Amino acid sequence: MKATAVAHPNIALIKYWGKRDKDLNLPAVGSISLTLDTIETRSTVVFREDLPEDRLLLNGETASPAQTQRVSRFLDLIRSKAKLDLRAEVSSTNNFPTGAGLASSASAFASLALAGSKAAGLELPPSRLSELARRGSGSAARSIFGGFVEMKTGELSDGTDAVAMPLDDAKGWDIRLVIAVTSHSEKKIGSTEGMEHTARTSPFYQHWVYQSQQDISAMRQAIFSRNFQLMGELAEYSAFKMHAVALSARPALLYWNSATVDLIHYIRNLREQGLPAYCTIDAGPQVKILVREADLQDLLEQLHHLRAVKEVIVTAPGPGARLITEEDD
Ligand code: 2P0
Repeated sequence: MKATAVAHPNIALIKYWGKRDKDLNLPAVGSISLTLDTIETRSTVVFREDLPEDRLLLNGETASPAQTQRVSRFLDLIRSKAKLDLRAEVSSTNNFPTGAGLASSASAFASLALAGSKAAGLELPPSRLSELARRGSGSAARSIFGGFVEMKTGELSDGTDAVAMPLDDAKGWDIRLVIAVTSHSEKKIGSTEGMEHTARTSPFYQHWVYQSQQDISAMRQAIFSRNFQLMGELAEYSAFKMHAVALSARPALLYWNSATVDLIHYIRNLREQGLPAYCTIDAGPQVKILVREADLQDLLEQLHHLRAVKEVIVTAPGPGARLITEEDD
């Protein structure tokens, strides 16, 4: 009763910010993302007869009680589906900084959904895996699939249609996503709490939800027509709009640091000088930059001179979650 799975983080180009149901973790808005290669979470789940409670190792160390409890509640969903009454040992390893706006919960819960369900003897099709992953973390539903992915809000109250679906595998499209890390500290306000606070206090939240469908449709068109400029403009628009809504909460949610702002100006400047690059920012201070492969070296050279940038991670479109057999290792 053991399985290992790998999943990659994804970066939303049209952002998810807000829930229509907290218990089932149903999003209030749809989102469109790009699954990345290079960075990944690898999770192993073993259900064992001799364990009195679930155990969680994160990057080789015993996780905090809060983290273990979150994973344990997620395993309860799998246990209930599989009619299983065993505790599990879970080991999850990231090859990138955890909890600093690099979507570690997306790859964590996508890999856990796949490894956990397989270890429990379930064979779930991708849409059911996506539904399960969503219960762990909304963005994890998208990491089940590779390339460009759309997450639906769904309409049913049981959440069975609030799942992600693949839009385009991005093959043959020379897109790169460069992550400029401006801080390695963990963020102070997590996404779930930030979304709830925004929905409760921002005067603009309803309008954000109302407009989201238009942004989704426009991004689908940009992807299907492989229009890089339009994709970049829409991605920036959605990211800034999300942060504007978060900033309009009371008290304001400000996920950026001064290096984040410097980088935004820098990217805009580069664009004026003829280097087509666009940025997107999640619930943290890192800046993610969309660029074509042909312009990548120029961009990296520019970033190299900026002291605000602590680390640069270059990624390309990546695959969905997959099981790892012992021969793969
Ligand atoms: C996104 N984010 O679309 C948005 C943009 C962060 C900013 O999805 O509460 O950790 O677990 O469903 O998945 C991060 O939120 O939130 C996220 P929960 P999650 O990528």
